[in-house]
Amino acid sequence: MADRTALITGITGQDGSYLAELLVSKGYRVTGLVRRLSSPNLSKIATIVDQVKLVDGDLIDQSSLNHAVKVAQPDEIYNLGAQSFVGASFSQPVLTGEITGIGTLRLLEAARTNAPQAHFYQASSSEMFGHVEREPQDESTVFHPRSPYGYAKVYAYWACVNAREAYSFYAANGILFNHESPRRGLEFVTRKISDGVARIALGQAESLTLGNLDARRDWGYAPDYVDLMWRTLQQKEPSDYVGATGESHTVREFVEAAFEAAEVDDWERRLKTDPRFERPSEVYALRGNPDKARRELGWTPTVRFRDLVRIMVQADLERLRHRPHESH
Ligand code: NDP
Ligand code: GDR
Repeated sequence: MADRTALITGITGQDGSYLAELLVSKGYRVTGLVRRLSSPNLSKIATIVDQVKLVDGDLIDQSSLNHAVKVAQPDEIYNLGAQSFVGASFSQPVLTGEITGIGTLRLLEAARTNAPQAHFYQASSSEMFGHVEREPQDESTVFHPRSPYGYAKVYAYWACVNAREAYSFYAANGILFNHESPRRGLEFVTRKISDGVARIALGQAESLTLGNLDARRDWGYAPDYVDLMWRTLQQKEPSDYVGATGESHTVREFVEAAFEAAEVDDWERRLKTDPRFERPSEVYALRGNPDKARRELGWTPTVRFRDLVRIMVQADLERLRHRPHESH
């Protein structure tokens, strides 16, 4: 495995940072695509930044993607870059389509032209199932996306399937359900809860304000899911895999478990709701069936719901005690 090379888009995000660590630990030479921002945003990869190569580029800019693929000469390409926040996709639908949808096609074109033998992983999402027709969802469940993010991911999914069918290009989709960690962005509900509850426990905040408390999700632990990504690209033939725990909980249950982990009693009065945090069209409930990944990839999630909540709350308590101005 020592001389294998990988290109990761989205290396500065939650999954990209864990995946980069995994691949470096396996001896890969890793190149990460980083877009230009007014302030650098490398905090999640701070511990391995010296062990990876960074190349400037943006999923909106075709020439930068061609260049990145040429520079990286990748055996494996992981397309994790996206405008990934469902809520923001309603206020910036065209930008979301450009980055999350057509951005995937741009990278596929760059890959087919400059690295036709590469294995390509697409970060597809359970948000594609959206308004679900049955539970649990698996690889054959019909898509009914409920947001500009969701339908951009459906476009990207089919772009990969078509590259496989039309050109025999090795492209595989991981259809992953929500996965979380202390590196999750603060706008996503689990991290908003773990951060908010830790602040309340430390006397730094009075209350926590959320949207739909009845939404139900299948929440797993992000490091488990980057392992699934890697396993997906080690298969002889490309295929699509659902990654999920098979268990779902409501947002309210996550809140309850978080207050319990922080040892805050009498928490109900701290919890508030505001329609501002609700979505124009909601995905009410998702639960995945990971049997195919278990069978063909030998993949199993290792962290259960209560442990996930505990890991996130403990990490935020620790951070807020010592470094309250850093986000992870
Ligand atoms: P994050 O939001 O943490 O990371 C997104 C990454 O995309 C960041 O590195 C970001 O860079 C980068 N990015 C954003 N816009 C562009 C652009 N125009 N060009 C290049 N890069 C860009 O997401 P996650 O790590 O949570 O998720 C990784 C992928 O998996 C995403 O595609 C997401 O949609 C998908 N997914 C995630 C799931 C989850 O539960 N986490 C479940 C299913 C799918 P910057 O740091 O500069 O903003
Ligand atoms: P999701 O994650 O939309 O599932 O997308 P998010 O954590 O944003 O929402 C989960 C559910 O919680 C409800 N909710 C709130 N959400 C947020 N962000 N803030 C709140 O205050 C709040 N209150 C209730 C939401 O309505 C929703 O039902 C994530 C992203 O990582 C996607 O990129 C990925 O594809 C999917 O998971 C799988």
